[in-house]
Amino acid sequence: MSRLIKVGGAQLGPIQRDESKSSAVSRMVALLDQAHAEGCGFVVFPELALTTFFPRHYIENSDEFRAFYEQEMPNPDVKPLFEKAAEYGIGFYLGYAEVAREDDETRYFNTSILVDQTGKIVGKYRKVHLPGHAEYDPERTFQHLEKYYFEPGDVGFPVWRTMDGIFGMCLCNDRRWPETYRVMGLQGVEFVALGYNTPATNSQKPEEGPEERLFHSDLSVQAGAYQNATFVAAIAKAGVEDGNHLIGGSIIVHPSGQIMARAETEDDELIVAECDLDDTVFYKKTIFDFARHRRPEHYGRIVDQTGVILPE
Ligand code: CDT
Repeated sequence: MSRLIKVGGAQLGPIQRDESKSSAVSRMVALLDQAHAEGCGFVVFPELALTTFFPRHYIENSDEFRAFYEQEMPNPDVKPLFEKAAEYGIGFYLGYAEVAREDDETRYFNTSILVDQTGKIVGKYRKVHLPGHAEYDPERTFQHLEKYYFEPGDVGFPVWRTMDGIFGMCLCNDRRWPETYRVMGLQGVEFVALGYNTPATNSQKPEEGPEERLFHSDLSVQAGAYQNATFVAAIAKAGVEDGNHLIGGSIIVHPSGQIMARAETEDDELIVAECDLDDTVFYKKTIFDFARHRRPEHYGRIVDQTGVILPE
């Protein structure tokens, strides 16, 4: 048996603060053209793919602040991407900043959507693990204000039956948390799409540079894929954006944990891997047969507590 889907990882180079959303979308359409030429059926774009990684800037609520967010999806800026993808019969994952009016409140999320091969949005995810801080921090070499710009996602980690498989989503910092993958693994996920924007240095530990950051990214994604018997495509926005360096290193990982494709540049670059979703079956039926081997009676602390409780 095989359920083959050729996957494109559409890494984006930097999007500067003054670049328009329609310009970013035309770069994505160019990557989609390449993906079509390569025979891809699904393409993964980065987190916050329509704008610069604005959480590095402290901006008070203003027209500029509001312009970072999308009120509806699709909208006129992204329409060319939806239209071209549907014309090519390519499904895709896209990260963007969402503003929603719910229960008489304005709510802001770091969001991604899953779009099927007909151009229909089949799933929406809101980032759960928001890194960084909620207030301007003068001690840092640069800001990471995700807790200022967004609230934590409120939909958990759902998965969707689409494109002949079971697809899930997460965003950037989520990839460092084993719970992210396991919650999807417990729903039989076969393909996890994830976009990221990862600064190339640690703002609180400048000696932690791009090599170590790439290592941590690979380590987290490969472990998540292997331990949950799923493909994972982790796709970056990369390069020097508004004077700040973001790592590249986009990868597509097999359920064995092996890297199938890796980006070589920090620019717009398409990586491609032929993913047979049936390759997940062996691992799901053997070493990671959850029903046979998991011992949830010993895992209570994982949901009962957040921080560490030290022994007496
Ligand atoms: N975008 C995002 O989640 N970036 C984080 C940076 C962590 S450092 C505050 C990441 O985990 O890559």
